[in-house]
Amino acid sequence: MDFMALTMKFVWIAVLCVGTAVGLGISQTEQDGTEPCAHRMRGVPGNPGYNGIPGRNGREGVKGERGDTGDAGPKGVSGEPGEPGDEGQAGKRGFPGSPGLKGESGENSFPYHSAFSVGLRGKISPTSDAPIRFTKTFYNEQHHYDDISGKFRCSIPGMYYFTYHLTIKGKDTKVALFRSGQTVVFTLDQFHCGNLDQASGGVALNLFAGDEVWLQLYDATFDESIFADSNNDSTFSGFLLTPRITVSDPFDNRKR
Ligand SMILES: [Ca+2]
Repeated sequence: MDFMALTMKFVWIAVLCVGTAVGLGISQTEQDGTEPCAHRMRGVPGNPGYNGIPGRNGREGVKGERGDTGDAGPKGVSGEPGEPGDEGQAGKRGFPGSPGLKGESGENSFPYHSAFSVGLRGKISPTSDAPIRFTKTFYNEQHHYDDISGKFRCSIPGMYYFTYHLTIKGKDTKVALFRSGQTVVFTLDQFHCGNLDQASGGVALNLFAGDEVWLQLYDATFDESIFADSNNDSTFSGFLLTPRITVSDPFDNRKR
């Protein structure tokens, strides 16, 4: 029992004692002739009483304020995969890849070789009615150029390229490249006195087996017009670019 409760008990006891003394004092004095209790010694305080029974529940209180937001809960379980999205735009072109492995060796392609490169050995006096004969040989492995007739003879049908570079000295010179008796291309050099001039040309031709190609003066000319020495060349060259048909046994002039 706390101090306040104990104090209240003593107050109540004192009040009851005074009341009792007031109510009983006169009658006691009157009845038995003894002095009232106020004139006697005060009694010993009684023992504290027992605790009362628990009170009833109070009335429902006022609704409190909204509390603080709680902590985030644990992560939920992963959901089902969604539908595929739309196809995106093409990305930028990447870098070139590494070179692949070397392939197996192919079949031996027949060497459809046909090429020649010839020149003049010195100054010549050609005529306009016969091929120019080039007797200096740089390359004529298949002997498809005949340095006696001055003509190339086609043995492998296909696309050929011919080129010539002539040194001119002395007079104006006009040359033509012939194919089987017909002129194909022309080159004219107008000579300047005291100089060495050049007359050059080239052409690609689709030839058939047996076609002949050569160079020849086109107009009447003068002696020593086409020139060559140790420091100046006049050349005529031709070579097969692409064979047109398969030739099992190409004609080879070396067998003649
Ligand atoms: Ca010239």
